[in-house]
Formats: sequence, structure tokens, C-alpha cells
Amino acid sequence: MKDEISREERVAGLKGLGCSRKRVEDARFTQGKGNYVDDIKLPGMLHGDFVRSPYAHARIKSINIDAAMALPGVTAVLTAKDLEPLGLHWMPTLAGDKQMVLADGKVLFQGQEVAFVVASDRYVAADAVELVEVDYEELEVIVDPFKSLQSDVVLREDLVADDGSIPNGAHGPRKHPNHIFTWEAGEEEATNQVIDNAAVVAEAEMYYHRTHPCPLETCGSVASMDKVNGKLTLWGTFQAPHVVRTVASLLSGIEEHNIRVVSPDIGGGFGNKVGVYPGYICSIVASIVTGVPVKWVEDRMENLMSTAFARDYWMKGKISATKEGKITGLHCHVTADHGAFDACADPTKFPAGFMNICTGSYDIPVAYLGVDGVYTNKAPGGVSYRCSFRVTEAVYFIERMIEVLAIELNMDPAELRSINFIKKEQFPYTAALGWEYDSGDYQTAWDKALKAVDYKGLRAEQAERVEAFKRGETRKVMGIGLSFFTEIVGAGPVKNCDILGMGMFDSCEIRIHPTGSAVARLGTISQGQGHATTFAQILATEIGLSAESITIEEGDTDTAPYGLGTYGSRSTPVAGAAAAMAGRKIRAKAQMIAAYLLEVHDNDVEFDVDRFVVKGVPERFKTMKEIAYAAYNQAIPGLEPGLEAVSYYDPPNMTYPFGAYVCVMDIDVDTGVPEIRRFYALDDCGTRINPMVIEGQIHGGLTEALAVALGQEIAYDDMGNVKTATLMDFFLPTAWEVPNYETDFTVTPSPHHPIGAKGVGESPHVGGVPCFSNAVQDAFRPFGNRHTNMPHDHWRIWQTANNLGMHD
Ligand code: PCD
Repeated sequence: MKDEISREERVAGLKGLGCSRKRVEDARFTQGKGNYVDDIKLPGMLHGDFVRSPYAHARIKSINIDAAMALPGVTAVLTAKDLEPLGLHWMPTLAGDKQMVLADGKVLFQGQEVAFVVASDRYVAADAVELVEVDYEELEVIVDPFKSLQSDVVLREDLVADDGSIPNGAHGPRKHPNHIFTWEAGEEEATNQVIDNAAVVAEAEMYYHRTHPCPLETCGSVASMDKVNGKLTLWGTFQAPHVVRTVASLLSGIEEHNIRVVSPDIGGGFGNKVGVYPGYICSIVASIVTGVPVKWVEDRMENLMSTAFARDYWMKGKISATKEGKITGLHCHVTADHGAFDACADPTKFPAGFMNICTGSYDIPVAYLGVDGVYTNKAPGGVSYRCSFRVTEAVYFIERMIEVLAIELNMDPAELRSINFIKKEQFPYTAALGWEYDSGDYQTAWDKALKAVDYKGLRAEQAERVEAFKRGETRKVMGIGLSFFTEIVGAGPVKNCDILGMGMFDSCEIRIHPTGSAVARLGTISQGQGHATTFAQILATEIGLSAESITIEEGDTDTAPYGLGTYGSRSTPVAGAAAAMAGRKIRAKAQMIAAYLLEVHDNDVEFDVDRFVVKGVPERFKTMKEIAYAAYNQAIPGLEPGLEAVSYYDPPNMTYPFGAYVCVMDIDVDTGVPEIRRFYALDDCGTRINPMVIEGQIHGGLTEALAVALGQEIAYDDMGNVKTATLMDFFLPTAWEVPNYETDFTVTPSPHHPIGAKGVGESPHVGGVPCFSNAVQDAFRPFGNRHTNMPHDHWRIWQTANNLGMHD
């Protein structure tokens, strides 16, 4: 039989790897047909709302619920006392600490959950919240982590023994009642020696301020306890539904098969929805107590005040180099403000995430990192927000250190980077702080970026502008922000990455139907990334069925195979690999079926796009559709019927995407307003599954980077009041502030990933923040600036100019 369609057409028909396939999920999102937690409405469902503390630190003397209970429509008001008999007044955090579900004796941050009101509707619940009378005795508030370590005020009384001694925490000895852990990597003595004897040393102290992921949809859950059948169903905004099921089982004692956790559509996660929040627990308890479903959905202020924050790292660095600019050593100390409970979502062995990738993209022979975690009267959480487990902090740190060293050396920062890049032939490269970088070609990417923006031309223009400014001809200065980042994503090998003891593999299960369409389920969960589109593309190329005929399902623990979820840009590196491996198992069976149908030996057929062909006889073939049909309808000797496969994938290493970013900015020194003239972003995420989705990821991540660098923050006053808990004060960029991004790429496949893909979701944020910040700082470099802290909002930029005497 002669095939009418060309091979190219067959490849295109698959809409597989490398195709800018339109996102299949957008049909429902753009028509308002998504199904989010708040869309779930069950018969008889009640609504919960929290009484929250107005104080950052206070003892609770009494709680009176009488008036609230008297309000028509109120069913229950839960306090810690009600949860205590169930052992649920405290819950374990992902970081090995524990956290109050409802205030137990005291409150430790503004907005902390004190009581949970359950009522017939959300409005009645909110009214009842106002009627709960809580008698507080204010205590001294500590919002500064350095003061916290000196203070006599003990924040966590539960973590001090009766004799006053300080028991070890989850990560070893603690130096002070308000100290959480010390975590170290590298060699301190050797590093100090190198730095002490170096020709050039640059030092900097920088604060990576506290901010918040602020997804469009806030966090929420609906719990439904079916007492007759003993089944608990929990819908929620979960980035890791299987982990939630396991934790819910361990906490409640309900057997895991009797719990079904469902993450429906999620309106953005950005790390905000990895942790476990009191609202989830309270909705479960309330459903058990009342016997009907209970919904809890937080509002915007609650989201900003009480759910996982991001950053809050005080970083102190020293970097040494030869006179020629070859870096010889790096020392970094971090004081990490974790708030009232250590609820960071990190792999267990990494209490400061992957901060020990702070040597960046550079070949630095010796380095040391020390991190001290500290309790303060702020909201718990941490690590979330497009950061790849603190890689954003690490990259910000090293990319600022490079700039400061360039100032010290009086050298061009682009050239300083070139001198120190890990070279292509050095991969796999083991860094001084322990990571083995799988692959990279930094110089090629850097050269491409610098050429694309005409870097030399920009520098010449900048020099002219400085002169013009000094002559009084302009009030605008020009900054060229550079950043070169290396990411580490795809946690992770089970041998060193787990969350609460659960190894961080991921999974894919695929079932081909007789007519040659398929359903595949994965242990991850999209929050907007487009997995339904892109995972189908991986499978299409692997098994030769069109992506259009493959349904992707995630997020229902009753159907999806166990997986660790979506965060840390791990879905492509881990679940994407599982998908490819499951696809290959399908193909292996299909090969045997094809050989049988074609009456040749297994080895005499080969895979070709969407079919198996007899080697050397291309006109003799069986398409995957024909093979699928045969799998269900023919008795094939030695083979079971059906065509299904499952893969649980434990990656041998993480993947190391990288990128080169350049930002050109003009700043009006009298208003402090920056104008982004150009933003060029080159990303290398290895094999590209869907270029359009990648581009969308980069636009989104850069916009969040712009936000963080130029204004977004969760700020506290000395009394622990959150000053930025509404969108009036918390900066969310709009089309007004966002520039036109120019995207570009190189492709350096991961050598160990089955299709060579690396993650990309967090890269633009990780690389973008230092790039925007460096642009601001670079504009002021000719006028004496070394380092100023983010966020560079108009007021702070104005101040920078003022401090440099530019308003005189
Ligand atoms: N890709 C492609 N290719 C490659 C890579 C990748 O295509 N090479 C694509 C995929 O498929 C998807 C995406 O892209 O779709 C992404 O991916 P990844 O990188 O793997 O990642 P994932 O895991 O999926 O995701 C995650 C991320 C994160 S992490 C974050 S923050 C953010 C990002 O993602 N988030 C979000 N992005 C996004 N988007 C949206 N829309 N939303 C959201 O939410 Mo974390 O940790 O959580 O903090």
C-alpha cells in the first residue's frame, strides 16, 4: 500500500515535541468554564471563615463564642480546645516544625488563625467572625531576625524545655530559643584563607525582601466526609495532591484508600499552594463534626497576610579574585527570617533549599555557605514563588556579587562573567558547594545575548549619557542590567530529595484505547502551565499517536498514580521523563504486536513517526492505530491483551537550565521612575517541548521578576502589622508597567533526561530579578553606587539618586 502523506506531514500531524501547539485548556479558561475550588457546590454545604489575630504577638486570655453561636445560620465555632482532643490543634509543617492550626494559648503573627466559624453561607460566617470575642494580652513583637537572636522574648515557648534548655530542632542544634537551624555547605576555613590572601576582595550585604506569590485564585478547600461509607473527599488548591492525601491520612487516622484528594483547576500556584494550611484541616474537621460538606476559601487579604510568603533573606557575601578577574573564593552567610513557624516547603535535607547553588554559573574553586534560620513574629511559609527552592536568592546573591566585584576590579561586568564561566568541556561539573551540573554551554549563550543587544554600543551610549548628565543636559540615567543564571530543577533523585520522607519521584500511567486514542495520568498538577497540552506532546512523539487524541489527567488521587506534584519546575524533568518512559514501554509492546501482524521478527520492524515499518520495506507497515486495535482484538501468542503502561521515574540527577538576560533601563532621577527600554531573555531549557508555552512561561516569570525587583513586597511595621495586605499596596504589575520582552534560546539537552528536556517555569524569575535589579544599580554605578536593596520602587530609586548627591 502506498502512503499518500509525506513523512513531514505525518510528523506535523502528531503535534508532538517542538510544536507550538495551542493550549487545549484555554478553551475552557477563556470562556469562564474552568472548574475551580470555589465552583464546587455540594448539597447542604456549609462555609467556614477564620477569626484572625489583629496582633503579631499576644497571649490569648479567653475566647467567647456565645454571641457568634447565637447568630442564626451559625453551626459551629471551632477553637484549639475543640481540636485538641483530636490531636489536630497543631500540625506538622513540611520543614519538620509544627504549626498551630488554631491559636493555642498565644498568637505569633498578625492574621494567625484563632477560631473557625462554620455557617450556612460565607456572609453569615463573616458576620459571626466579628462576634467572636477574643481577649488578648499584647506581648513584645519581634520582626527583625537579628534582634530576635539577641532577645529575651521567647517566641516559641513550645520549643524550650521546662529547665530552660533548648532542644534540637529538625535540622540539628539551636543556638537560641528563637533560632531554628544552622545549615552549612562547603569549606569555611579554606575559603577564608583564600579570601584573606586574595589580591582583590569585594564585600556586600544585601536584603532579598519578603514578598508573596499572590496567585489570582486564593487558597481554599472543600471537605466532604461521607460517614456512612467512611470516605473523605477533599477538593483543594493543592500543588501536591498525593502528599496532601498522605498527610491527611497520617493526621486524621483515616486510612489512605478512604481519602480522595482532588485538585481541580487551579488559578495559579507559584508555590503558594504547596504547603498545608489551617484552613484545609479546619474544613476537614468541620465536615467530620457537622456531617455535611464544608468549604473554606480565603480572601485576598488573608492570602497575603497568612499563607506562604517568599524570600526574606539577609545575605552577606565576600568574593575574592586575582587582579585579572579570575574568581578564587566565595563566602556567603544568610540570616533567614522564617516567621513564626518553619513551614518552608523544601526537600527535607535542604533547610535552606538549594541556596548552595550560590556559586552560580562560575568556576569558583572554593566556597562556603552558612544559613541561620530564625523565628520572628511574621507569617510562616517560605520558599514559594517561582524560586526553585531558594535558587532565586542564590542567583540574586551571586549576580550582585559579580557586579560588586566588577566595580572593585574596575572591569566590565560582562567580561568578568566570561572570564569565570564554567566551560563547556567542564560538564558534568561538580561545584564547590556540592552540586553536579549536568550540562551547559554558557559562553555561547552569553555571546549570543551580548551580540543581540549590541552590548558594546549600549555601553558607549551609557558613557555618553553619563557625560550629558554631568553637563546638565539630561536628568535621565541609563542602566544596563546583566544576569547569567544557572537553575537547578527537577527534584529530585530519591536518594537525596524527599518531602516528609516521601521520595521525590514522579509518575505517568498511560492507557491506549482500542481505536488509538489514549488517556494518560500523571502525579503532577497543572496550575496554568499547560500540562494537558505539553505532556500529550511528549507522548505523541514517543508513541506515534496525535497529541489531539491523548487526554491528560492530573490531580485526582483516586485515578492518578502517586507523584510528588508540581513546584520547583519539576514536572518536565521528572513527570515528563516518566511520560517518555511510559511511552517507550507502550512502543516496546507495540513493536511486538506489529511484528506479529507483519509476520516478521520483532527486530525486523522499526518505529517511524506513527507506525512500525518492516526494515528496508517502508511500504509494509502497521500504524499505531492499527496496532492499538489489534492489541484489544487479536489473540497474539505470548502477549496479554491491552496496551497500557506505567512508569515511576526517579531521576539520576537534577537538570540545570540556564539563561542570559539583558535589561536596558532609563531612569528619571527626579521622579525615580524607571522605563524599561528593552528586555532580552535567552533561555536554554534543553529540548523544547512547546516553544509557545515556553515563551508564555518566560513572559509570566519575567513579569513576576519585574514585580519583585521594582516594588512588590510584604512589609511589616515594628508592631508586626502587615503594611501591604491589599492590592492597593502590594504591587501587581499590569500591561502598563510590562515591557515588550524579546525571547531567544539555545538548546543544550540534559544528558540524563530521556528526551533531554530541562524545566523552564521558574527560570525567568530566577534570572529576571537580578537582571532588573542590576539595571537599576548599573544606572547609578557611574555615580558611585555599589549596592542598594530591592524593591526598587520609585521612592527608593529617588532616594538612591538623592544619597548619591544627584539632586544637588
Ligand atoms: N516546558 C516545555 N519545554 C521544556 C520545559 C518546559 O515546553 N523544555 C513546558 C512544560 O511542558 C510546562 C511548562 O513549560 O507546560 C513549565 O514546565 P516546568 O518548567 O517543568 O515547570 P512545572 O513543574 O510544570 O511548573 C512549575 C512552575 C513553578 S514551580 C512555578 S512557581 C510557576 C511556573 O510553573 N507557577 C506557574 N509557571 C506557572 N505558570 C502558570 N501559568 N501558573 C503558575 O502557577 Mo514554584 O516551586 O510552585 O514556587
